[in-house]
Amino acid sequence: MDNPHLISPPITRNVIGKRVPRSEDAKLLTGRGKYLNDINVDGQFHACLVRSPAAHARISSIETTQAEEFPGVHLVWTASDIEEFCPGIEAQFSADGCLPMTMPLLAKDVVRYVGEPVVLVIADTRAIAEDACDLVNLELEQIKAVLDPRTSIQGGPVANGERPDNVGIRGRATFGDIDQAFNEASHVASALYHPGRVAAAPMETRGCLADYDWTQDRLKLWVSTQMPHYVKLCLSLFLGFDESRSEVLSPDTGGGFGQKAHVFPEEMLMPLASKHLQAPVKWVEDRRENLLAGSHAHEQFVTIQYAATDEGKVTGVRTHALVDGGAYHMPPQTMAVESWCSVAVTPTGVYDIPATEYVYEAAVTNKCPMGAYRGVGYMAGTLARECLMDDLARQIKISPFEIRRRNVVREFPWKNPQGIDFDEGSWLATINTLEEMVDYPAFLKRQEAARKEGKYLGLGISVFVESSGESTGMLQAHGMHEIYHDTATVKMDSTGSVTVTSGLNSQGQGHQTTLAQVAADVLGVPFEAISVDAGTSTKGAYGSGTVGSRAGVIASGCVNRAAHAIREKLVAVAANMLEASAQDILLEDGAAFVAGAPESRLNIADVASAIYWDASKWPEGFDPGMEFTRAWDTSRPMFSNGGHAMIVELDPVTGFVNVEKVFSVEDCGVMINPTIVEGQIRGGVVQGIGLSLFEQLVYDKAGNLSTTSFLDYQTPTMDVSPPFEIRHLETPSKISASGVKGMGESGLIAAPAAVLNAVNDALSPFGTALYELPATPEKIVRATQGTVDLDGPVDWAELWDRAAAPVLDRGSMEMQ
Ligand code: MCN
Ligand code: SMO
Repeated sequence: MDNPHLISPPITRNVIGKRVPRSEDAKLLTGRGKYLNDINVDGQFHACLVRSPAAHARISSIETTQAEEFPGVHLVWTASDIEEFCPGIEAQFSADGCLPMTMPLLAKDVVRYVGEPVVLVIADTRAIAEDACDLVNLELEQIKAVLDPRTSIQGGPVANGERPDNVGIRGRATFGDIDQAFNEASHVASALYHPGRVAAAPMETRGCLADYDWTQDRLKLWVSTQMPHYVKLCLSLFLGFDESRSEVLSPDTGGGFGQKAHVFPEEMLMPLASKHLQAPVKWVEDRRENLLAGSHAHEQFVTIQYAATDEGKVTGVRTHALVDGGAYHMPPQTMAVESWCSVAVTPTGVYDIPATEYVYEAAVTNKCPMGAYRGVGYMAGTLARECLMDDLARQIKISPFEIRRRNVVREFPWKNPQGIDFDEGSWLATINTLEEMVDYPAFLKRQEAARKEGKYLGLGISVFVESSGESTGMLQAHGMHEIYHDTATVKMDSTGSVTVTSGLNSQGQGHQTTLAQVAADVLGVPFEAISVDAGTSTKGAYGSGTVGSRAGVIASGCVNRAAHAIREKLVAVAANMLEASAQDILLEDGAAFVAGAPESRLNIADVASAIYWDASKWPEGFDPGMEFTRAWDTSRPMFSNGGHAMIVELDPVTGFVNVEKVFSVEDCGVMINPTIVEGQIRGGVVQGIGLSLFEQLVYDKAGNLSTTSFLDYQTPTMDVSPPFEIRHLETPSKISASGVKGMGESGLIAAPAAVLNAVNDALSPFGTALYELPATPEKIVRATQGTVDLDGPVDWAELWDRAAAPVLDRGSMEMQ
């Protein structure tokens, strides 16, 4: 902690911790939100894209004349028209074995997945642009589509010539004496888990509006994104728009859930087209495009093995994650975001397992690129770890609570086999609290009685530890070189009212409320005195993106540092006015007063007024600046923890699984706003139930996506959202000023493991278990009849050797 920029002064809690109603809700719940599609600029044109109808094909010709001549059309572009401006967007991550790949803005020569943008059409209206797209004639020559990651990772037909071995990323690592653990194990448990391909499916689809002003050489880009500053950087890196002359604005956003944590070809194409046409250009994605090409998520094949004693003490864990990465790396995170993340960040979880070994791989295939979705990587890793823990408990016939108690870390600080330090946690308490909430003995009785009536109840639990508040320190702890940069600006006016600008924007998380709570406590003013601009424009403070459950920690850390600079000014002038020492001045409830002499007080508004208008009140040499921008980052990773227990009822006739109740325990340190935290848990868990029981993106044998509407792609709705009981444990972080730890992804990280464990508990009388998500009615019925579809785990020695093979150098993209 010797870097002064990392020090975030302690905050006295007053408004922090209160269930303050969300200040953004009056606007959002009465339909007054302004989303991307609500923003219009005079004279704007509308864009539509011709997308590839084939999974893998050479483009023999593109005939655009009819589209160009269609009345109302202003521009028709193919790859050759934009080549001189931008060959594509590139992504690379510093994990071993991740090589860069380029994603073209428009496919050139070859198309590599169904839905890939090929032709851009801009017209007076979206309807005209769509009609004109229909007039474009694509001549394609089919190439073999590479669709199965389990075979393509071993070579064979190539999905994208830039990766001639079909390997998007590949690496391996060992920590601790793993061979000894397995040699000496009296019990080895192994399984292969396969969470399916899903979409984040935010309620608001993607979109952007570019307005280039040629008179000033300035660009304004409104975009529905979690990463406005990264989008702006890409405008400069890939298209040459000067950063100081471009502004990226993120209006109200109807969910991002990780999908909007990327930069997309469309977001680069519209600025180019606007500059070319010297007119504003708008593109709003429809649902079909979103499901086809908005980035896919969470699909993995995770093989996991535990070396254990007969009592169920796990001594070593091996994990192999294979991801179907799709046709390109999604910038900036790449295919590492699922594969590397799931094995490197989650292998031992809350358990005291002395040795771990892992292999991560992503196969390049002719499918939509794999991107981020809430709990990215963590979900699949947690699913494998927690489901195998239940499997092991069943094998040695102890309760799922007891096996976790036998393995859980009990003393802190604790260093995991990878050398990562955990300062604190309520890991054992989480397990015990869940057991108490569920009333386990009563549940066992109810389960037994129900079975006699032909009803199958199941209980599943899953516990997690989540590296939250994503920071430079978190990546460095894993040997990565990526850096985060975040700031906040805080300004106090002469009347004592405060404006906070954060570099991290919100997609629904409630930053407008929680950042005001933090600023109110630092400055001792009421919540109502603070107005927050939560990163709506890149003209304000800087942010690395609302990802990795970091705003509660990082944005509030930046706000704390910037507000403290103002606090020091207030304290200095108040001390002078009250003829007291600065150390004795307290700020609270809108007043500055002397500790121990509360009658000696001033309104903070009067102190602010004196700073602006009355130099006679200033101490000597006082600088009256009342606006500060400060950065903050954590030097070390920090971890929140928790768990879920779920009770399900499985109908063996219809195969339908009803989640009867969810019990959640969350320890995200100090909560800024418990109501917001609970909303985040509920939302994340319901998304987790969705991908566990209902949602799946399905490709057919030719590589066509069959699930391109909400009729086929079934997101959970209120009718399948279960009742919740939530308990909070509070182990404050020593790193963040207020003791806060992040939690925005925790619901989705651990819920699928709890659902699958509950399903498998319900299936236990049938002697079968499922290893694949979603556990659809069809799979459940087949399981009750004794059939399980997934092949067993692959051979570890073979995997380990395969992972040692060097990743091939870049090939030529044009090849195939
Ligand atoms: N919070 C709190 N006390 C804590 C921790 C957090 O009151 N101890 C509050 C925070 O101030 C914030 C919310 O809870 O208002 C979530 O905080 P945090 O865990 O810091 O996560 P972020 O704000 O960085 O949000 C990102 C996270 C991610 S990565 C995904 S994906 C996701 C999620 O948030 N996407 C969401 N939740 C979402 N919720 C909505 N409505 N929409 C999305 O797109
Ligand atoms: S998947 Mo969240 O945007 O880290």
